[in-house]
Amino acid sequence: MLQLHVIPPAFGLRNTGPFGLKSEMALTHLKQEFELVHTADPRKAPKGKLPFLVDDGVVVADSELIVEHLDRKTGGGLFGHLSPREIGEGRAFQRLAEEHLYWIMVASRWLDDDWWPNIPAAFFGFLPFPLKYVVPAVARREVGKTYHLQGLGRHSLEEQKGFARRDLEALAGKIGDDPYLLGDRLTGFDFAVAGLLAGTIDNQPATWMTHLTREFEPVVDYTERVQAAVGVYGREAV
Ligand SMILES: N[C@@H](CCC(=O)N[C@@H](CS)C(=O)NCC(=O)O)C(=O)O
Repeated sequence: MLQLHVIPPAFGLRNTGPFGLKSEMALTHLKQEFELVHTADPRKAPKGKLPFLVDDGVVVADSELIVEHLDRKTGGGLFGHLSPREIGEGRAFQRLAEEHLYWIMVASRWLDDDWWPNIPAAFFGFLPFPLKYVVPAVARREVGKTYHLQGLGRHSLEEQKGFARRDLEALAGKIGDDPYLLGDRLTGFDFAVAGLLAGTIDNQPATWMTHLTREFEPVVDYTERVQAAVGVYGREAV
């Protein structure tokens, strides 16, 4: 039995991490039997980040490596028969979502003074006193430093919104009237992009990124379509 280790539910989401949701979508789409294991402390993960997959004793840490592993295991179930051009387009939009929009989504949770108080209870409740009060503040400082190092953290909030808006415009333009990122066929790239968007759109309470993303109807519709096609939703069942 496969085991997928992910961050526990919070913020009205079954999986607060887009990378865990993407992996869950891939496993479900490929009809793999798996167990979801909630791991509150990412420091205990093999690379200090979640998700990771355990497949018959083999540990695969990182969602991109997980989907590559699953693609190989299923003879191309996620990326098989795509042209080099399609691979290029899909990979570029995956990177836009996971390496750019992701950081803005993280900032909209962690670095917004009004939204930030939702974080300690959700992520650090498992720690004993007094760590549950000290660690969140330290972690927030680290997120701020990482965001600054990434570069986005050097911009004003309005400028950050501008970066996010241009990413969402690019996504909306790419999707156009197509059902999925690469046309009619659902691929592993959709799980990366929709995994990130689902957690942004359905985040509760809404962050400023939630409001911004909901302005892009084609992007919202696309995210719903991918989740419905796989039967895996980011939001918790009501
Ligand atoms: N490239 C990694 C990114 C994973 C990642 O950033 N996971 C976050 C949760 S969404 C995490 O574990 N963060 C904990 C930390 O950085 O300490 C992947 O695709 O799996």
